[in-house]
Amino acid sequence: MSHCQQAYDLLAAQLTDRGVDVEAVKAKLKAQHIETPSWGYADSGTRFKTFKQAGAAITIEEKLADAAMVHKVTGVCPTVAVHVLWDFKGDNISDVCAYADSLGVKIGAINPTLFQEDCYLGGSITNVDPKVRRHVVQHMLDSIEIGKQAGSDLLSLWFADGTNYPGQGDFRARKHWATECLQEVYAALPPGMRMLVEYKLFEPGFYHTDIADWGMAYVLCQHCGPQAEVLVDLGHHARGVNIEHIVSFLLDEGRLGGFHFNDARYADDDLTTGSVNPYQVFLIYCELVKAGELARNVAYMIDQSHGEKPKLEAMIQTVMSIQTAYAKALCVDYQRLAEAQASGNIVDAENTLIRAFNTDVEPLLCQVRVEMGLDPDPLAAYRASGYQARIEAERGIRESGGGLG
Ligand code: PSV
Ligand code: MN
Repeated sequence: MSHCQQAYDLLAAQLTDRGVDVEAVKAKLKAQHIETPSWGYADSGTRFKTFKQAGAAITIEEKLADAAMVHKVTGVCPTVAVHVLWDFKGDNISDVCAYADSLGVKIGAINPTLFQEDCYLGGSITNVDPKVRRHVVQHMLDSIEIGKQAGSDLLSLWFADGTNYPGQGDFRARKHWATECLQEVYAALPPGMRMLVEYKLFEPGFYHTDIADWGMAYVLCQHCGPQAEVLVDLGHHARGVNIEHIVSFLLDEGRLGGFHFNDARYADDDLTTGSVNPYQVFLIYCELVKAGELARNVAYMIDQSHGEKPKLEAMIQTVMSIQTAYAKALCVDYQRLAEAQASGNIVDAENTLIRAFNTDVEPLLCQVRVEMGLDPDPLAAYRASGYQARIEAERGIRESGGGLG
C-alpha cells in the first residue's frame, strides 16, 4: 500500500469519526471549478515597470494553451476568463472558441477593458463627457455579444473610475451616470447571463473611487435587476475588513456573483491566494459551504498576475491553495458548530473551526486527484511535463502584447 493511500485511509477514518461524510466531501472536491485568468499568463509587473519573462504568453492562443496545461494537471480549471481588448481583436471569436475546445477548455467570464484608452483619464461610466460614457457602454454591449458567441454566461465589470482631488467631481452626478450606464448594459443581457460588478477601495483614483465597496456595488446591482451581482476581489478591501462577513451577507441576499482570488498584505497586491492569510480563505469557504444552495452560482475566479514566479507554477500553486481551503472548510463539523453557537459555548464554536483548519487535508486531495485520474502532485506533474522548457524555447522573451503590460 502506498504512503499516500495509508495517509488517506487514516485521515478518512478520523474524519468519519468526526461525522464527516468523506465520500460526499470527495465528490464536492471533484466538482470544484476554479477559473484562471488569461492575463495571468502574460507579462506583468508593477506600476513602475512590466517585466518580461521567458515563455510568457502574448496571443490568446498561447494564453489558452497555458490555461489548458493548468487544467490538465489540476483537473479543476476548465474555463479561462478573458479581457476583451487584450484577447479579442475583431472577429476572431469563433476561431478562438474552436481552439479552446480543441484544448479542452472554454471561455469563461468576459471582462471588457474600460481603463486603457486616453479618453478614460476622467473615468469611464462616471466620465463627465457623455461621448465617453457612450463609448464605454458600447464596449460593454460589444462584450455581451462576444460573450453570447463564446457561450459565456458572465460579464465581469471593473471600472477604474475615481478622482484624485477633493472637488474634482460631483459624487452624486457620477453615481447617476454610473447607474444609467449599467442599466443600459443590463437591459442587453440575454437570459442566463449575469453581470458582475466589482468594487475596489482605491486605485487608480487616490481620493475617491466611484464603486469603492461592496455596499455601493450592491446598490448599483439593485438598480439594475436580479442578473446583476457583486464580485468580491479579495485584494480590494481596507486592511482588517472582515471579508467572510461580506460574503455571508451577500450570499444571504442572493447577490454574491463571484470571487477574484488573490491575497494582499498592503493593498491590491495580487499575491498568491492564501499566502498571507490562509485562515481568511478558509473562513470564506466555510460561509460558502454553510450557504449550500445559496452559493450554487458563485463563480470562483483567480485574479493574479505574477511577475517574479514562473506564471504556470504560480497558477497551479494558487489552485492548490484554494483546493486546500475548500477541503478544510468541508471538514468542519457544522452541526457541532451550530450547537456550540446556540448554547453560547464560544470556545467550542471556535475550536470546531480551528480543528478543521488544522487538519492536514493533503492526503484527501491526493486521493481525490488519483480518483480523477490525475497525478496527486500537480506541481510535480507540471515540472515533469517539460512544458515550461518548451514555451521558454519556443516563445523566448518578447515585447509584451497584452495582459497588464
Ligand atoms: C482591478 O484591479 C482588477 O482586479 C480587475 O478585476 C481587473 O479586471 C483586473 O484587476 C485586471 O488585472
Ligand atoms: Mn479583480
